[in-house]
Amino acid sequence: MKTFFNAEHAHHEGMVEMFRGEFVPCFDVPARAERVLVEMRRRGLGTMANPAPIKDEALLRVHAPRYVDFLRDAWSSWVALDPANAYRDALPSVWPVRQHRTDVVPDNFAARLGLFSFDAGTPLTQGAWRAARGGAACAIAAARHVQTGAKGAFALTRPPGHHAGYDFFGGYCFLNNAALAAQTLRDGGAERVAVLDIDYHHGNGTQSLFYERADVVYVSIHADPRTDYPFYLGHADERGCGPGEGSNVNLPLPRGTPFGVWRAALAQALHVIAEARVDALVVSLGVDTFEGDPISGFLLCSDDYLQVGEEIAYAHLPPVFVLEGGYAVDAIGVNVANVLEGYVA
Ligand code: Q9C
Ligand code: ZN
Repeated sequence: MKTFFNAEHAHHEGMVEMFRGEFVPCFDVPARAERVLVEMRRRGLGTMANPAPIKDEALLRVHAPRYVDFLRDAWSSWVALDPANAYRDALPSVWPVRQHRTDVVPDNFAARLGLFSFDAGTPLTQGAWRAARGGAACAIAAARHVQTGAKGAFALTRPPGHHAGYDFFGGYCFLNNAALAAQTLRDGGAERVAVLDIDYHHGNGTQSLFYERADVVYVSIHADPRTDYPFYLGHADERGCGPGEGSNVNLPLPRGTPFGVWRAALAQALHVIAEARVDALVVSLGVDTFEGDPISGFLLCSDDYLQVGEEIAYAHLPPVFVLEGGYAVDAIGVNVANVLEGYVA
């Protein structure tokens, strides 16, 4: 399987994230992508390619113009606030609550950070824009590759994307790679596209982008938002609205879910996708469902991921795999490679 590797990923390397009142080292580290690359090379799994560069306009298929402007200028605005900021990452510390106005873009950069984000766990680094844009290029290139008739493609990138929405970042995500892949497939002629999201966390960004659309079906298996991030979206009764009514399917599971139960949810998700009669498939591939993940609570073992890939192959749709979460650095290479190997085997 052709793999589009984001060679720019290491430009984004956050120092700390805010977690329950203290700064902790970032979980989305450059080693994540490197370990996957090393393991795929070791197994001779797929050929590595660099994506064609994209124009910023390509991002506007999914994101708000003022959000893209914000991201592009964020670092220079941050440093302009205080020259000493060049040595620390930008973390939001103020947010508009529901009754506040969000139509006016503030001049104050700290206020802009809050307007375009939803948590303080996602440091906006000097290289975030460059790395995120490189990832978007990978997702778009992978989608185009599948559309030329390939059996599948993989966007090997970080930072991840599924928490990023039309005009907000958070959950370590800035640009929604999976949504860009889905939109690229639509623009290339696919009538209906499914996004299967198997990251441990609900993809609130992807869901919200397609919630009112029938042409992109979002199906997600994730930890119950009553107990787990991103908390405010991902419940089972969110089924889409307007023309998108019925095209959003959330399958939340409790913390501590073992593979047997998770696999039944995957079968259900694939059944929904089969019934939706889509012509293309994007897989938001997070492996933070792993039993050893430091921030998650499902119990999948490394060998289970071979079966995950195999089950996805039964959908008979050439998938665009896009890397999302997975923070057990020592296992991420094996876990991701197992999904891809299970798929091609
Ligand atoms: N101390 C993705 O997997 N909060 N994002 C975790 C841990 C945010 C995860 C707190 C988790 C976001 C793409
Ligand atoms: Zn996740």
